[in-house]
Amino acid sequence: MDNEAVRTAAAGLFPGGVNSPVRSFRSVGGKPVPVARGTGAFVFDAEGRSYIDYLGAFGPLILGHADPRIVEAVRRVAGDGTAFGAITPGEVDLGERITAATGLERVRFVNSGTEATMTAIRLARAATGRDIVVKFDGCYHGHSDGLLVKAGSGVATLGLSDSAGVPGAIAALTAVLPYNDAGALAAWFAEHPDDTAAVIVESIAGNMGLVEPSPEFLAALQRIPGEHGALLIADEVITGFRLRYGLSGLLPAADLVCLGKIIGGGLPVGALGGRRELMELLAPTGPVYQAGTLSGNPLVMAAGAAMLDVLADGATYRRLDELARHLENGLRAALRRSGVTGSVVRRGSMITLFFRDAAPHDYSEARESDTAAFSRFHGAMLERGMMLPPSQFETWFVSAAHSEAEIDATVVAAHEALHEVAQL
Ligand code: KE4
Repeated sequence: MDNEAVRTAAAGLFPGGVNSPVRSFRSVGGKPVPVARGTGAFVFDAEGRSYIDYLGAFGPLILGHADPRIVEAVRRVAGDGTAFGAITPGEVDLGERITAATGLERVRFVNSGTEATMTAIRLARAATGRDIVVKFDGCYHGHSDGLLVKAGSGVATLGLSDSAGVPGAIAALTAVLPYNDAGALAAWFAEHPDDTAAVIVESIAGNMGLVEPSPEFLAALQRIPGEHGALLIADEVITGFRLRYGLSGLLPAADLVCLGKIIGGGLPVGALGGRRELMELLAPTGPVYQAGTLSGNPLVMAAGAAMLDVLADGATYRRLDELARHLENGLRAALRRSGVTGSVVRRGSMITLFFRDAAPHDYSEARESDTAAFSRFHGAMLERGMMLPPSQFETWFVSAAHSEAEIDATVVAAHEALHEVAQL
């Protein structure tokens, strides 16, 4: 099937022709590129065209596509069965790696980041006996009802549904505050000193594009909720094992941590973890129900363990930082030469080029980015064989399979693509 045939067939099967909305390319215009296979830093469309990949499946593929160590790990276990509905040695292996690397006393594997954050909130509500949850504008924690909420009219007001099908009564249990605003967090708790169950936050925001937390915000997150009996939930679905071997280290005081993406080596996964007395509120040791047919799936556990086995010595992170810095510098030079207004934000192997004059500090600033310019840039890069996330509000990922050659080619393409943007 050629690209158009895949798109046409998909449109007759899936809403919008996709199984996850962002893949539709609607926010950048143009037609979604069907990816038939990947290897290393490259993906290939249905017609065999290659692209240097910075999407990385939105985060899991820190080693690149079809890493032989991961493929072999999955192949090895698949022959012994693909699911058992029982405890398995494979989940123990990955569980031991994660607890050793993160210090989390107990973990529970689930099948997506959404399940992890949804469960963490249920757990926090049970632990505190409270209902209200605080999240931050621009942070994304998956699609459970209570997290599809947009900011209410005022800073300290409860949320409004941000998706059809989410009852107002559910949305009203979530408050949405400005990211990076320690004052707003303090004001919330001053007005609601004892009815908040938890504050959930991305340790580094990756769903506005990359927006880094200020030291003051990180300090407030780790102090204020606890002062009022609320739990802090760190969403490290993107950042867990992305920046270092373990958690990001930015929210060490978090009571619960959510993981996903990298820990499954590219297969469906999520996890939550925390102190034993909190986690043992989960069934069957406690009253908080949570379950999953394929949780701890042997293929996922094997892929995740193989991934973490490679990452454990830390050398990969040094290489990732070196490559991503090379890309950051190249993009900055390309922006300067093109005269296009833009700013590059990087943390480790996460990078975003904002079509905005400076790095945004919150979602309202990120939304000031020139999304028309991003769309033109995205298309021009695609034409030159570069696969970027199809949204200004996503993060690019450099993998350990990228090399200087791919980065240099990307920078050359960026120079040309920015020249096109400058013509807008
Ligand atoms: P999943 O349910 O998609 O596995 O994870 C939800 C989630 C939770 N927390 C954070 C910080 C996340 O970034 C995500 C999912 N990330 C998006 C893109 N940034 C997934 C891509 C998609 O929705 O197709």
